[in-house]
Amino acid sequence: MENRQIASVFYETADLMEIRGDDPFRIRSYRRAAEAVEGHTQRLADIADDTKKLLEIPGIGKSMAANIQQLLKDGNFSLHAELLAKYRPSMLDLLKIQRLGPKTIALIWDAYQVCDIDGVEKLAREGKIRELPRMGEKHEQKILKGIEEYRRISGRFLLDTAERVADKIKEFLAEMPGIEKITAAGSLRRGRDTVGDLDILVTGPCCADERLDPLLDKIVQFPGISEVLAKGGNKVSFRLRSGIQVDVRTLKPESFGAALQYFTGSKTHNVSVRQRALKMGYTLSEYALARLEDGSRVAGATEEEIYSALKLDYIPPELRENQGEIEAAEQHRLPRLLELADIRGDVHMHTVETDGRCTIEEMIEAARQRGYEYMAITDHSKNLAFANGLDDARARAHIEKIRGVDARTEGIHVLAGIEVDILADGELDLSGSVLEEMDLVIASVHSHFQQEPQQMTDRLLRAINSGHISILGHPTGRILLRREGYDFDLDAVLRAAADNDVAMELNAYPDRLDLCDRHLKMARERGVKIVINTDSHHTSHLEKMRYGVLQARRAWLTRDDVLNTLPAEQFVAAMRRQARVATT
Ligand code: DGT
Ligand code: CA
Ligand code: CA
Ligand code: ZN
Repeated sequence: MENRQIASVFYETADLMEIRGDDPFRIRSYRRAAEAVEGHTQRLADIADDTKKLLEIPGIGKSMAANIQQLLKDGNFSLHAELLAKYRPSMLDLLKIQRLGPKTIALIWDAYQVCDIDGVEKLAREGKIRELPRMGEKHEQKILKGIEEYRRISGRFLLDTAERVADKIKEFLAEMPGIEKITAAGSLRRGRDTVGDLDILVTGPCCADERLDPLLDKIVQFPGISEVLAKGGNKVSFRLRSGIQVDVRTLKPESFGAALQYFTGSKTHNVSVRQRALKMGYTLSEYALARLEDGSRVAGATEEEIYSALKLDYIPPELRENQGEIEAAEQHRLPRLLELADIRGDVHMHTVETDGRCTIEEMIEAARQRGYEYMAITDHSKNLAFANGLDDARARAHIEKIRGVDARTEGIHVLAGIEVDILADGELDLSGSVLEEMDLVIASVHSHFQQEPQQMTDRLLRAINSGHISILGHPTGRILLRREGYDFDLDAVLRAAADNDVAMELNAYPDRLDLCDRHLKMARERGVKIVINTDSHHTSHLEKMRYGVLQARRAWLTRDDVLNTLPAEQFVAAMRRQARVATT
C-alpha cells in the first residue's frame, strides 16, 4: 500500500464520519493525518513496524499510528470498516461527485436512506431533493450536473497511471522468450490526457506460432489481475485491481505495423485512412494493407510503410484525431512538432520555502542533471496560507537567496520568480514593486473557483492587464478526473494575453495538463505563446515535462510556439514586464 492509498482511506473515513455526524474535532484529526501521510516523503509501508517512526510524523498520534499499522496489515481498519458496513461502499462513489459534499449526502441519507449514485439521480429527477431543508431547485440541478460529469470521467485514468501499468506489463512480458516488441497503442500512444483502457500489442517469432496458449497463459499471470474478461485467439482482456482494463493482442511480425496503426486509432482517423485506401484500390485491416482485386499484400510490417504506400507522410500518433492531419500529410504540410529535447528550461517549481519538499539547491541539481540551460524557482505567495506562502518581505528575502545561490552555481541560470495568487477581485497578492524585482512572474488562481463566469473573466483580465505578470499559471484550474476548470471566457483572456505579451502556461503535471490540447490550439491561433512547466514540488517531478510536450504535440505546436525552447537570454527578455508597463 502506497502513502497515497493510505491517505485516501483516511479522507474517506473523515467524509463518512461527517455523514454520520461525528465530533468535528475527531473528523479533523483524520483529515490532518491524511494530509500528513500524503505529504510524507518516506513510504509508510517501509517504516510502519517501527511505531516510534510513525509517531514522529506530525499529525500522527498513538491511535492513528495503530490505524496505519492495521490498515497495512489487513487492508482496512476498524472505524473505516464499521462506517462502510453502515453506509455500504456505494457511498464512497457519491462522495466522488463534485458539488455533493458530506453534509448534503447526510441530508439525503437521513431523509431517504439512499446512498448510491443512481438512487440520488432518481431523487433529483423526481424533485425530492429540493424539498429537503436548505436545498432548492438550484441545488438539485447542480447535483444532476455533478453526476453527469462523474459519469463522463469515471472509468478513465491519468496518463501517468496508465503509462506506469503499461511499463509493468512490458517488463513482465519481456522475460518471455520469442518476444521482440511490446508496444502500447490506443489513447496512451496518442498521448491523450486521460486513458480509458490500455491496448497492448505483442509481437515476435513466438507470436507467429498458431498455438499461442503459452503466451496467453503467461500474460494472465500478471500480478494484480482481478478478473480475466476474455481469453482466446490472439487476445486477452483483463481488469486489474486498480480498475484499469487491459486488452493485449499478439501478432505476427509481418502484421505488426498494420495492427499498431489500427489499434492506435483514433477511430475517426482510422475511418478516414481506410476510405483513402479504398479510393486507391486497397483494403486496410489490422493485418495488412492489401490490393482490393486479389488480396495481395502491399504493406503491414511497419506503420511507416503503410502511410507511405498511401502516399502520406508519416503521421505522429499524437496527431491522429482526424483534425486535418491526413490532408496535411498528403500535402507535406505536417508541422515539425515540438520535442522534449527542444525544452531548455523549466520555470515553475516550489521549494521548502513554501509547499515544495526539496531545497533550492536540490531543485537546481535536478534541473542541471536534466541538461537544462535555465530554470526558475517560483514559490507561492501569502494568500496560500496552508502552503506557507510568501509576503512581500519574505518574497524579497527569498529572491535574494535565489540570486545568491545562482551566483555560486555553474552550468545553469537560476531565475528568481514567484507564483503569485490572483485574488478574488483580480488584484495580485504581492505589491507591484516586489513583483518588478522578479525575473518572471507566474500568476495563478488558487481560491474562489466558483465565481460567476463574468466575474472570473474580469478577474483574469485584471491580472493580465496589470503589467506585472509574465505567465498565467494553469489557466483553467482543471484537475483531471476531479474537477472541471472554472467557468470563464477563455477567448477574451487569450486576446488580452496576446495584447499584453503574457504567455499561457501548459502545466505538465499529469493531473492538470492545463491548458489542454484544444485550448492550446486556440492560444496559438490568437498569437499567444506557451510556456511548458512541471510545477514541481519535488525533484522527482521534473520528469513530468514530457507529458506537457505530448499535449503540445497534440495541439500541433512547434518549437516556435513555446517560449522555454528559447536560449536563456531571449527567454528572460520574453519574461520581462516593466517595459510593457511603460508602453501601456
Ligand atoms: P480510450 O481507451 O477510451 O482512452 O480510447 P482509445 O482510442 O484507446 O479507444 P479503444 O481502446 O476503444 O480502441 C483502441 C483503438 O483501436 C482505437 O483508437 C481505434 C481502434 N479501434 C477499436 N475499435 C475499433 C473499431 O470498431 N473501428 C475502428 N476503425 N477502429 C477501432
Ligand atoms: Ca484504449
Ligand atoms: Ca481497448
Ligand atoms: Zn505552482
